[in-house]
Amino acid sequence: MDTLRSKVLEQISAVTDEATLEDLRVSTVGKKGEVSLKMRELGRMTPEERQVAGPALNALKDEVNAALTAKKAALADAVLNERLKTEWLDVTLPGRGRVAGTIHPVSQVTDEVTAIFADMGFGVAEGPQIESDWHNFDALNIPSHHPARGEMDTFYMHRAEGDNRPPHVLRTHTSPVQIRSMLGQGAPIRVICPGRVYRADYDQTHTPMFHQVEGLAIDTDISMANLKWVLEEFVKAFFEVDDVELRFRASHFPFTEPSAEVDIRCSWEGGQLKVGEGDDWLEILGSGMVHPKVLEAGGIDAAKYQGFAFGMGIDRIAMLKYGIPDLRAFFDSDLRWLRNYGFSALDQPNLASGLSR
Ligand code: 2NL
Repeated sequence: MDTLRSKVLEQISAVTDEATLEDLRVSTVGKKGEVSLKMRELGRMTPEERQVAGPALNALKDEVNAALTAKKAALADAVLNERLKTEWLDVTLPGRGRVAGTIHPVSQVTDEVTAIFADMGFGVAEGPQIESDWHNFDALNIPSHHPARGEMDTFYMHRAEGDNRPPHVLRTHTSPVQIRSMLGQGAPIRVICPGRVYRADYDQTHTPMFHQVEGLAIDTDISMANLKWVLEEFVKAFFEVDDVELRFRASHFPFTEPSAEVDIRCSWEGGQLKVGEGDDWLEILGSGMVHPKVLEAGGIDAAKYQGFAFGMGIDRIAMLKYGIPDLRAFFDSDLRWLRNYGFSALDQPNLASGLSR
């Protein structure tokens, strides 16, 4: 037994890999291993012999098992140490230089517009981009036969087969957000609603998704005079000029009465826009007094309250202010374009320190 013991322990200590160690385990303490076979001989011994040999063999088996376990752990450690020699990382190396991202002109202009109207007491409201046709059309006094509701201009969502309710639409303007504001908070209201809108149109100057901001002010004593002042203040602040001249042209929208389109005096010298001087007029927004039917759809008593509303294209005023020639490039996600026309994330637009520096 002593010979067997020293032989096995020597073999174990000589092993250098896990596979050989496993073979050795099978050939010693495995079912038909040397130690196991020795234990079977116990049956042929006299009780006296067995009393001596039994505990000794058990002790040998335990000792071999312990040696195998210890060797297995040592081999695993050795393998790990080998790997650690090659797989290492110098965490003290300097990081890779980061290229700062930029704020998209649409985001920049949205923030500028928001800052200007916030200064005049307007809150900001947002709403769903998928709207009921009631919020997008009916509530705005746009009847079922109106051309704006045709498949030509509006993206309609599919209903399940057999579901005959009117389909939802991708909102074609942000007006439904104002309808929701009226229904939600009642009068008085001063709110602007910037966001994405959708129309089935794609060419040089139209993209199927674009951005709009609408404004709404409702109270007991609101007139076109208030609209004119608010828009003048807005245009001066937005184009960062001391004086502007606005021109109101009679127009028509289903949701306002009367309605006016607003132009600003400007010049185009050498392709460069100058606001507030020159002999040209630039159309920048549509506006009017909220139609009584629209007030009523918003749950507001049209006998007691009236209000003005206006809407303009964010992408368009961004192009005008920042001299960006091509609308479609706005939505290409081209990093070179973004680095050129984008703004620093650290310069948040506010009226005190200048909107766009
Ligand atoms: C334009 C013209 C306009 C409105 C939008 C509006 C909203 C409500 C009630 C009444 Cl809830 N009016 N919005 C009014 C006049 C014009 O947009 O040219 N947009 C780009």
